[in-house]
Amino acid sequence: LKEKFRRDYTPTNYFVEQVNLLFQVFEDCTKVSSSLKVKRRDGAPENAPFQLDGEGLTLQSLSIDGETLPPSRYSWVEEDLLEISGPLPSSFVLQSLVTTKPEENTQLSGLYKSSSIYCTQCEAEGFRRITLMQDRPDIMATYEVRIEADKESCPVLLSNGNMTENGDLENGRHFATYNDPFPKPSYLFAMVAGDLGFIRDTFVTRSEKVVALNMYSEHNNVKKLYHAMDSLKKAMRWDEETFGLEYDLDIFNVVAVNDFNMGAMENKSLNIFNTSCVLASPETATDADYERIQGIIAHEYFHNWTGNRVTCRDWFQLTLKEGLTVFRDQQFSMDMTSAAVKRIEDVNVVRSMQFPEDNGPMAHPIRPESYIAMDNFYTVTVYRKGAEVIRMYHTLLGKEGFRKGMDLYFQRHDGSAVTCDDFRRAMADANGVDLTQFERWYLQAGTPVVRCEAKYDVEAKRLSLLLKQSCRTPQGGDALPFHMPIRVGFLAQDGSELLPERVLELKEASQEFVIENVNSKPVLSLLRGFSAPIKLEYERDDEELAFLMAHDKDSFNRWEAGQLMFSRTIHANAKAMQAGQAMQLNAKLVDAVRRTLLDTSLDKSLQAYALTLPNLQNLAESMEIVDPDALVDAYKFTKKEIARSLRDHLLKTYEANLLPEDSFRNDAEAIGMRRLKNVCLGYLAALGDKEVLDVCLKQALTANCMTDLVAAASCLAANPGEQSDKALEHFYQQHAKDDNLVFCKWIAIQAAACTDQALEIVDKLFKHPSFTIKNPNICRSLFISFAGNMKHFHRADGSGHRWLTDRILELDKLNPQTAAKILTKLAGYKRFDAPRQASMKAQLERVRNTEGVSKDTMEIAIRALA
Ligand code: BAL
Ligand code: ZN
Repeated sequence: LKEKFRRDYTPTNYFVEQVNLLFQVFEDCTKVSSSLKVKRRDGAPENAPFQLDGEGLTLQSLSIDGETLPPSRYSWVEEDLLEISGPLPSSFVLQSLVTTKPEENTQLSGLYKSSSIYCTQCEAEGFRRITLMQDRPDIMATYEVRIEADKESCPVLLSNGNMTENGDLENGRHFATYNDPFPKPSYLFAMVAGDLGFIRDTFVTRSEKVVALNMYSEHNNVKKLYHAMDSLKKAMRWDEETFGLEYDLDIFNVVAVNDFNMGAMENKSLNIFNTSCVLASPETATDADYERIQGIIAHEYFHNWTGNRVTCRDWFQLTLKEGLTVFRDQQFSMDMTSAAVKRIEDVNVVRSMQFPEDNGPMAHPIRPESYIAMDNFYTVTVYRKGAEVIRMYHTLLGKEGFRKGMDLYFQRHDGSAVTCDDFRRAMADANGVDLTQFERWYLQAGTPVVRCEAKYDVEAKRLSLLLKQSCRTPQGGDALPFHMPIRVGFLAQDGSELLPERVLELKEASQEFVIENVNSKPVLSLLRGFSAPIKLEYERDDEELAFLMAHDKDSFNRWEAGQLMFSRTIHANAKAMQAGQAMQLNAKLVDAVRRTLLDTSLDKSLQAYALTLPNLQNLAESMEIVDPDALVDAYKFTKKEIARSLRDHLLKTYEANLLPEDSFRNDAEAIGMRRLKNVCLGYLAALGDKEVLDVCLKQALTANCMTDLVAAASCLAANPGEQSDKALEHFYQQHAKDDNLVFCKWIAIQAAACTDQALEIVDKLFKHPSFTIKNPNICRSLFISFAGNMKHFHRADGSGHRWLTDRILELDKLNPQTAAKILTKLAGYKRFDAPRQASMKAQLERVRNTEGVSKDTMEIAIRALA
């Protein structure tokens, strides 16, 4: 296994500047003829060899400037690296013919077949599985592509850029040619051939260019493309208005495929999407899916500038495009829906997924230092923490300053492959500020802890805030202090803002901020909007938290105060449980929940989030040693006791938010009502009595949308019995049986249900006739959902760990990328108690010792065990 290091970056001696490709697609094999226009770089030695990446290709012929190369001139110097010996002309054309078998490509990287559709996935290193190429992002070339295929089975032929020609060929075949004028790295190449239905629309840019928008899917799903189309047009307008960024080609295509390792892919003008991230109808997609799809459509579109026009010099820079583009899609969604709700959702992801990653053996800086398989570094750290780092530039520089930085970034780097340092420099130079220290966010892994101590001097009317930061690196040392913005609000006793909000720039390990002329002792609202990806420590009692829940003008921190109250009670109960003592419900928490539940002036989505308990992953993160039994029991106890205390209120709120079944609405108000109603139902289901289970069953049987069906079925799946059986059977027969994505939901609900039969249920689902290990969405629905089933995945006897590892080893033979992702669920073993640590470690060792395991999966095992 070869590890690559960031410090080893060197430019190539030659570069490809133009690529011509001919795809001849046949039933059982595809021929790829390529013609690469190559130049030697100025200053490179004349006898320098030329190296090309190629993986799993059957090479039929190779020639330079029309002359066949004898085998003595080239050799495979590594398994997937072909070297042509020098000397070579300073510019030449390299032609190759390779054959590939897309039908047998179960890795879903390179050219493969998803159902009946031929499609490609090249990021990060899949292009080398299509043809020989310098498959690295700093090689930017223009592409001309011709596709030939059977006209009946593949009436639609697509590639990047504009179609320049099409027509019929002999034997029922046809062709299309495409030209993409923008130089791009090979990872942005795409081609599609298949029998696809489509919808068409147009978008008029601000400079009045008409862009044709086409969205393709299997014929039976075409009617589910309209939400994505609508989202795309909103994203195009938003990027013009917010960043002055306009679309640059005459055409923009989106294609939906069933089998896809990622969510979607931003190939130039030909985005390819996992069906789960693009198809939506009220009967098949939840409100959360609608919002997620809008965000992902925007994300891929936004990559056209942040990723495609300006790309990454090397894969260590991945966060340059991903952190930035996630930040952009988050801002877009905040503007399209509710800023506070979106922020709560995003912070929940950071805390429940990124913090554990940063606190475990897979921890890496947002710009990693090394990798074995690049695909393993498409992580929550690179994406989500990366986006938080971009958000800090935005907070430190302000909206205008950030925009100036973006403008300069494009002015300097449009058309090139650059680094995170180039981005940071553009932000600094455009604003005349020093962002040297800010580089530490790119260099150091780990989640900083910031401790705040406040002192108020009544006589002097002086408030002093002492902020101390610390961070343990994965290697066990202390990180150097980070540069971070801490947004602070100051509340008077009547709840008004005593002083204007401030952004404190914390740079030192310990730094005091003194504020004069403060007329009374304020209640502090710290880290508003989660202004830095840190853990904040500040002592305050439940009264103060209740006060903030009621008064903080920052919606995020109002929610945060409630989350802290919930966490305290759950953690206290987990401790009681471990000590063999009785668990208790904190009366102040019940009062706070009651007040929130009865406050009809609140936005319903925010009200729903305020009533939602912190998730288990999030709660586990703040336990010294994770004890899944104690934590889950404490969680269930707390939820159930709140439900017992507030049963009538919960039922009334549930009923008050029922919408008429005969007409479906998905405006913000209706979404808020469903959210609130379903949170109430979740509490009630914790009681598990016949009356509430009947309410759940009624909702499951009469739901007019997937949101309500999923909510009710989830409640019932956790309460096995007659109602649960009926609801799940109805769900399967009426909704899931003939729809791959709904089937995924049906699986996921059951795999996540915390019941004594959990392991038996997942095993049964695995053997279900509709289950196929070849489809990543189905795998994730079963395996990842089960891995989140804290008590039963982590059964102390190790049966859950063993079961999942069996599946991972099976999957690894077909699809290493997806198998490796699932194995990360065992990586955090050091956080658990001794028996669980031993069991998880044993399974990781088993993977490491299995012969023939892919490099992707092996890398996770090795890193986890290091
Ligand atoms: N570039 C891979 C998919 C995405 O992040 O957009
Ligand atoms: Zn992306």
